[in-house]
Amino acid sequence: MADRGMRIAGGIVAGGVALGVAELVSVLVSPDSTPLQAVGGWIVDHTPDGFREWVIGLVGTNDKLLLFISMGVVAVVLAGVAGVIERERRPLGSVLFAAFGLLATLAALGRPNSAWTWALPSILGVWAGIMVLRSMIRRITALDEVAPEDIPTERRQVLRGLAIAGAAALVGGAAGRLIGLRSRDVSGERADVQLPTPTGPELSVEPGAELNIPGLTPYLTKNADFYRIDTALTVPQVSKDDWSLRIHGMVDREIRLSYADLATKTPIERLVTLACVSNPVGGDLISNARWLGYRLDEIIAAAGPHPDADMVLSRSIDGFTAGSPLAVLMDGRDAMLAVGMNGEPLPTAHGYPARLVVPGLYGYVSATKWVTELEITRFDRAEAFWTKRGWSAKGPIKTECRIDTPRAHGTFPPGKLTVAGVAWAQHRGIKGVEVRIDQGDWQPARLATAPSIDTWVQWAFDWDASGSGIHTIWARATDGTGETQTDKQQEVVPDGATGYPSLTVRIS
Ligand SMILES: Nc1nc2c(c(=O)[nH]1)N[C@H]1C(S)=C(S)[C@@H](COP(=O)(O)O)O[C@H]1N2
Ligand SMILES: [Mo]
Repeated sequence: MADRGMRIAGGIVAGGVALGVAELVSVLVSPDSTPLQAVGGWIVDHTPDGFREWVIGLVGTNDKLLLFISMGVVAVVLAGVAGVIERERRPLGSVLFAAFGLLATLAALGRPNSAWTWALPSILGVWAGIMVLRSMIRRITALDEVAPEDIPTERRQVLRGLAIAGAAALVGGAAGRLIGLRSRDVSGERADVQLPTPTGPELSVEPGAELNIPGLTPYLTKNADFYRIDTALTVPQVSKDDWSLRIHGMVDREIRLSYADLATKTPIERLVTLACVSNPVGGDLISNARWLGYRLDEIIAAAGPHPDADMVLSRSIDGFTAGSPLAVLMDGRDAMLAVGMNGEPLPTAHGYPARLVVPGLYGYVSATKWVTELEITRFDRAEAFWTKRGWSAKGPIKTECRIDTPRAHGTFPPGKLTVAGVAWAQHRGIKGVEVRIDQGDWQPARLATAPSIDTWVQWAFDWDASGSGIHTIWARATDGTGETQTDKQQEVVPDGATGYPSLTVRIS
């Protein structure tokens, strides 16, 4: 009987052919329609929350990479098993392939914005995979009948067939993925976008916003360093020429704005710090940029929202939704439909061609990227993406601060040691930051100038470190209303982490 290794290899090659063909077919459909993308998207949407937090705690924002690696490992194991059982319990291997194909097809059809054509990559891919599986297993089985002296030559033939099919699957699959992504890539048109010139005096950041302390986070975050959080497995590629924003629901008149229509509106430019609700105390899921866009209150008012509406459910091209209080978007703060970030068109990963930016609300309830719809509705009628998964329906940003320097667990000589970091309470502003060493008194830190109450502010404290040994440094911020952040330690679920940040250093 032909060896098991060859049958496993046959199954894996057939699985590779299935995925490779699916990638090729997806060129004509959408890069998001392939079995791995569709099933991966389904998993992202259905991962139990505790498990998600645990994974993100382990691997941080490499969670998407980990998902693809895990799916690859599962696919290889299943395909290998299919190869073995196709021989021993024919046609169970083919049935396993077909079952996976069915799951992938359903997942693809269930993706937001999918069409019936999204079934094609999985169906055609799995069909090709089953063909290859059956022919491979037939050839491997036929080795049993071969005269002993011919076995080495025949085996070599079969192995060559396997190698060729495997290589073709890899090359075809990679080519399909690259062509599919390339043909939809919008970085070319993005580079040519002419941003509008905002009205009013040019927005510049006063030099006093930077304390220029080594190790301290810069006041403005470069686009390349800006934190990124979203559920998109591949960055959506939305051409500005195809983009539109539909404002509908509880409104007097539904409105649809094209990108060109935006030119008739008044552009504004503002400094706003975005923060993620999943940011633990001391974490770095927070960044600050200069955003260029159009006032949301004007855009929404034009549609005439009904007086009993209280929520704006924003939806992105990839189906993500965020629910923001209508009153917050209309209260005069600089909530905007942003098209520019730090003087450039939005980077694709940050929502090109347009996204929402709302000072004072966590991203998951406000900062919809690749936004295509604003549905005016009510909190008792609609539930947004993360609220369905156990997070709070409302997400005002909590007053917090972070210690950036000195390095935690570092050893420093006695004498002056500068403790510095950032503090934020978007749309309330920061009135003060205090530092405490061990169980000592809270002492005021100095604050950099804050160009806006909607951004974080740098702070620093010169500690005269004496007494060798290990010391704990604490910090706490007080917002513009005079309220000091709570010392109560809370995890990120359901509405943002709280507690004083702290770290230990050794003085010797
Ligand atoms: N389309 C879409 N928009 C989204 C999300 C998403 O998953 N999909 N995540 C939100 C969350 S949770 C945050 S914190 C911010 C992050 O924006 P950034 O990636 O530009 O930093 O985007 C928000 N907008
Ligand atoms: Mo977030």
